[in-house]
Amino acid sequence: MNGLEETEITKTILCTYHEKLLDRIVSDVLIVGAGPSGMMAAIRLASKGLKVTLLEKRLSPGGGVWGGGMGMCEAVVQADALPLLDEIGVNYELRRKDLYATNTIELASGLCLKAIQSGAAIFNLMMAEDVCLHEGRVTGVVANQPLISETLPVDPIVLAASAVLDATGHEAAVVECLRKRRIFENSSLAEDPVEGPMNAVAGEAFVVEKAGEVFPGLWVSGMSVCATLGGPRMGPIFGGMLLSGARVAELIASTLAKRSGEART
Ligand code: 48F
Repeated sequence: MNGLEETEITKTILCTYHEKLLDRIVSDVLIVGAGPSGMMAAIRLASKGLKVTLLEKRLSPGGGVWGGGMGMCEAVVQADALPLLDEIGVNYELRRKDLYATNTIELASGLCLKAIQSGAAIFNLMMAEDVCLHEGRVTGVVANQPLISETLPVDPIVLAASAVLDATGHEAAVVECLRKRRIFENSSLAEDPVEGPMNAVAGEAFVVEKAGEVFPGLWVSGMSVCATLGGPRMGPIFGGMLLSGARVAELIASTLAKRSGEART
């Protein structure tokens, strides 16, 4: 370390970060929210070779995973989602009929590692504060640093993508940007549905079945599905979140492939 200049450390951080950000001004898929559904979608989409960028407003990606149930660092995953845990590379154990326990710290860190190693870029401490809309289609998000966005009148920057996924959980933050301006008028999304009370079985099915495109260019997965469409909450069972992310990834990838095929013909 002799003769190591502190300014070189600074330059390394600045150059590496800004090169990465410059490369992500336009992505194939921009995922807002690095919770379990957003990260599972990122893993699947990046593994297919798509350019995937995740924005997470908090310091730590992982969303609701870290807290398990009431802060206890265990999450429950049902048998259907075990192949996804194997794909992420985390351990689990059978504890009840069809119910497996997985450590939330292992799951959250496993999701982060797998998403990055699959090729997705995660920018933490960056939030979507608004959405870009061109000719009736969502084309990207208006991004800012959360501490700035909430306190100072500082203009944001724009990141564009062929598909934007709202994986912001209960907030459905990107969907809300359209809803508050009544852009959903005359569609089934015009009403502001209330997220339903706890029903774990129905909620888990709902987030998988209803994950999809809710507006041209804008997709939802995970708890954003319930917040957008009025499904029930389900508590600390996480299989549905992972399956919802995997499902939306499949739908986005096939839609983008179809569109690029159409553009070529
Ligand atoms: O809430 P979150 O974990 O969403 P999810 O993937 O999973 C839901 C479960 O954690 C849990 C549950 C389990 O059954 O019900 O609630 O649907 O992750 C959402 C992430 O989005 C971030 C937020 O900090 C969290 O990490 N987020 C929210 N709004 C924004 C955002 C925003 N405007 N910009 C960037 N990130």
